Amino acid sequence: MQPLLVIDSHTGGEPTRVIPDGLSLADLEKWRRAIICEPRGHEVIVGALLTPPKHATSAAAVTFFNNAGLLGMCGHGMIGVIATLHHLGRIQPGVHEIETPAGTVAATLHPDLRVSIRNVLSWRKAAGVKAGGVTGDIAYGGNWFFLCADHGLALTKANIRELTEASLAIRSAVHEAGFPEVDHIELLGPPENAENHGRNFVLCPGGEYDRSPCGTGTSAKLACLAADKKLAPGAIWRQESIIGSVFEGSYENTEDGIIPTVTGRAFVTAESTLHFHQDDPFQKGL
Ligand code: PYC
Repeated sequence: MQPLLVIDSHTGGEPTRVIPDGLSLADLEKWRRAIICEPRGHEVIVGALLTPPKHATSAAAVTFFNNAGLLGMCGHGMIGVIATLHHLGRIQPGVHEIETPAGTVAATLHPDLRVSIRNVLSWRKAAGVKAGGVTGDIAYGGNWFFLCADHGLALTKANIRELTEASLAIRSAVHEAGFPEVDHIELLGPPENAENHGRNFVLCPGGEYDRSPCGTGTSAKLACLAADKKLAPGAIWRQESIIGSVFEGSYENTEDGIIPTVTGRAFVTAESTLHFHQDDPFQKGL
């Protein structure tokens, strides 16, 4: 493996590591953990491999990945990709189509460098699902979520270990209840800041929690609000994360579900070259 340029950013505290060039999709699985996990990274990082798009109208194609495997879509990661493409001088403010395995996303880079992503079709699959002592909804927002509010835990930073353990148990129960596709658990609660509408704790597939309000999780939440007629099309929902970072969401109705738009800001934090020495016992990561 040749040295690899990576650009790191964070979106609402959640890290993204973009590989702009130099790795093919075919080789991703071989190097996935080497690129994002220890000792070159850590378990929380979401990777974003850029590849040539299929359509001439797209700015790029991206495959998101984490410590557990590939992700269909990633909202915070897409905001990080757009900030990175701008940092590299490859795009300017405007609308940019980006291809993902879950579908094409239209990302608007605003002049103030906030990014709005018009996400893939999202919908609520089931409501009132009982699993592991809680009742919640199954919804798709680019990834599959189980969302519940009756978990009985305070959504505070001090509770992160407890929230993680509870979410892992809920995820096993959701699988046993017949929803094996669910790989993200979203615990809902009231916001700490009265300017916002709700707070969440999101457990990601590899057992880490999302520091951001989770773009696909916010989309799943919007799908549930739309299904319950608790938020009108075009109205703003301000979703707060477990660390207090915020995404703004809204949606458009379609016949099959909703198209959510999620807005946030990413900051580039590092531009580095990763090395994978052949004598390194951890060349492929821990
Ligand atoms: O923002 O969609 C998201 C996301 C998924 C996993 C981590 N972040």
